Amino acid sequence: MSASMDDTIAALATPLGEGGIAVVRVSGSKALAIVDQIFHPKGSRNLQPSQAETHTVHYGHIIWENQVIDEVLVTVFRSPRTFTREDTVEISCHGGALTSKLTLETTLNAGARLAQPGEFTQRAFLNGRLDLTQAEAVADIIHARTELSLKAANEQLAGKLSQKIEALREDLMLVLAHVEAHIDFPDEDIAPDTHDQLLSKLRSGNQFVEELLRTAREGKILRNGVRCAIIGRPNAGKSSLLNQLLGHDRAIVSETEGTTRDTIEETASIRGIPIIFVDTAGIRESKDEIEAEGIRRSRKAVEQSEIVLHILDASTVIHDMDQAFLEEFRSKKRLLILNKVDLPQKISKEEMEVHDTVIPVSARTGQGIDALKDALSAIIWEGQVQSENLEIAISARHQTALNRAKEGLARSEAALSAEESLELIAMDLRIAVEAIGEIVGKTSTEDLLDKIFSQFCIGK
Ligand SMILES: Nc1nc2c(ncn2[C@@H]2O[C@H](COP(=O)(O)OP(=O)(O)OP(=O)(O)O)[C@@H](O)[C@H]2O)c(=O)[nH]1
Ligand SMILES: [Mg+2]
Repeated sequence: MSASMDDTIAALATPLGEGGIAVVRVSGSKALAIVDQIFHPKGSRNLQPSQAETHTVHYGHIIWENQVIDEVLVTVFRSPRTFTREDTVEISCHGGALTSKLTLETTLNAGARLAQPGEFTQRAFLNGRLDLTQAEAVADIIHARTELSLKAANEQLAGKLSQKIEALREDLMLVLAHVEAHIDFPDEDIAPDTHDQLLSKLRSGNQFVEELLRTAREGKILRNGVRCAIIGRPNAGKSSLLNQLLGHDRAIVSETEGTTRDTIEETASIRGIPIIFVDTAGIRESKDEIEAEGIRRSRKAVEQSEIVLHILDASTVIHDMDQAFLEEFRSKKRLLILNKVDLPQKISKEEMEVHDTVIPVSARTGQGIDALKDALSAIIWEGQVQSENLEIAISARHQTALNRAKEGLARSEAALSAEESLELIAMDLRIAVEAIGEIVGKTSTEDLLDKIFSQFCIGK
């Protein structure tokens, strides 16, 4: 994304398609002048953007070559109190696919350039309005599928992670400055007590990096969600259970065996965790080719999932296939669901408990579904999750950088203990400081920025 920062950019900030209103956002040094050309205010108190005060709304029409394009409200935001820190104008037009497209095109005709994905947020970053973790939090907020994910993203936007990273980076830079000062004065050895102090600072820095790294699992769960395969014999009630967990009828339920032939995927928020449930074809040995394919897909769904819900129909005796799958998937994180407890029971909870945690439910009446949700949450967080971990919850990118920092710190710590050359200590320490700086964008390459911002949608 090496596009010029001098350009004034424009994009549709709302989703494509029909809606009540659509917003075209224009940002850059010429934003006011560009909208001046196309906006015709109506009424005495409504002004041209260039005459208007910041954070004010104006009513009028977008007109191009004597053609009225749309009736709009124009909001003027003057630099620097804006998202990008540049002059920004937001045109709220009617939300038709065509009107919003024409309004956007008119801003382009008047001199704006179509923004690239994430370019508004990139400008916010480059103009110092946000650091890199906060810019990423904007994307996390947009993509958040559960309230818990959203909460974590909001903490990151507020700078919770940034503050910790900045403090860590500053501590380590002080140590680095100290070591480098001694390189410049080779006659002076580091005094023994200074040596110990530096060593203990490196150690506590390393511990702090490890603490941050421990939140990577929560970060991954909140951002990417957790895949959960629902498996079991035909008619065990897999699709019924999926519908219960989703809270609406997504999959077809019927008493005919082999109803579900394809895999169905749907995300639900379970105790704040985004879980991607995968409903599969019932597992049975089959000569029917389509169904054999379904069974192959079920196995694949299990392979690709972190969690398995194995459903047993408790109103019938346990089948050889179930025994086989109890064995086959024993190393998976798994819950055994005893379904149809509203009917007379042929399988007991006790006999299944030798294999794994058992949750009795009725996918028909909803009995036991709350307990199942609790059990899912517990198995995913592996017990109690620290609320602090949810607030920091680093991303995969942060994790990679922190791992690099950790290695650099460990090497410089070892070199310092062994009283090796100061250049060597400084070199590894510099690697660590740079890796940490990369997290907040203090040290960043164009490639890295392109990669991050291209994941955004256009208009953000
Ligand atoms: N009584 C009772 N019936 C249930 C329960 N859960 C599911 N059923 C019934 O069992 C039948 C099969 O349910 P489905 O949800 O379609 O089962 P499935 O496992 O998805 O079946 P396939 O897609 O064919 O593999 C339907 O008639 C459901 O109404 C339950 O808890 N109690
Ligand atoms: Mg089904």
